[in-house]
Amino acid sequence: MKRDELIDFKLYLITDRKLVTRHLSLVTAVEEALKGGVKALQLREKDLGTRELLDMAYKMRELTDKYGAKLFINDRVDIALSVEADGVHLGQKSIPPHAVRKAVNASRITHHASRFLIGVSAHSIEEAKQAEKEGADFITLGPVYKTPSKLKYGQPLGVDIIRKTKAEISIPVFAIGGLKQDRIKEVMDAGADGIALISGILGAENIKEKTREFLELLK
Ligand code: 3NM
Repeated sequence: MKRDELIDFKLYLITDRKLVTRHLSLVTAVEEALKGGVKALQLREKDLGTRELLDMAYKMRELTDKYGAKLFINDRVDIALSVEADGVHLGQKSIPPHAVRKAVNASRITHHASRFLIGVSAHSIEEAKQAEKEGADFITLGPVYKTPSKLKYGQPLGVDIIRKTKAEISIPVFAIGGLKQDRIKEVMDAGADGIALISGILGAENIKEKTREFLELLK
């Protein structure tokens, strides 16, 4: 299957159980989003130990399978392979995409290897170009706006970064950082292929309904 057919989503939900609303568990919150129609989920719980993360990854695999959604694991290629995730999402300090591809091909789950997707977090045009060169299938690009966890990701880049980056690379670009409903039109008009977000959905009072609203705006 070609990349274009595999990256069949416009809304990429990322987890952070600390940002989940109303004392819901992460599993419940994610299931609400899946009920609302999310088709791509990234498990990103950086402070969990390996075994806890693996347990969580199995749960997320079960849930995403149930709702026909793709599952990505942040950074941990080993865990992504163990749970037969659809892909991995890499940071700038992670193992690079070309090395992931080699590990996946060597894993001999060949039917899986041919459709394993690699996302990379980029924070500048240069990082975006580098990610493409190194074999990423898509990138997240941001932070476009101020995010609740703002300083960790640096200063907001502004929406123009999307237009400029799209002129330089051909892989899909997901805008990230402070994405709310009223900003979708702006980032999509700038050429984004979709949006990636945490708090806009996981922090909502009604996660299922909020997910539907986002998806409607992305149509
Ligand atoms: N990565 P929210 S911004 C996980 O710029 C993440 O690479 C970013 O959270 C980057 O949707 C970010 O709540 C946080 O703003 C996104």
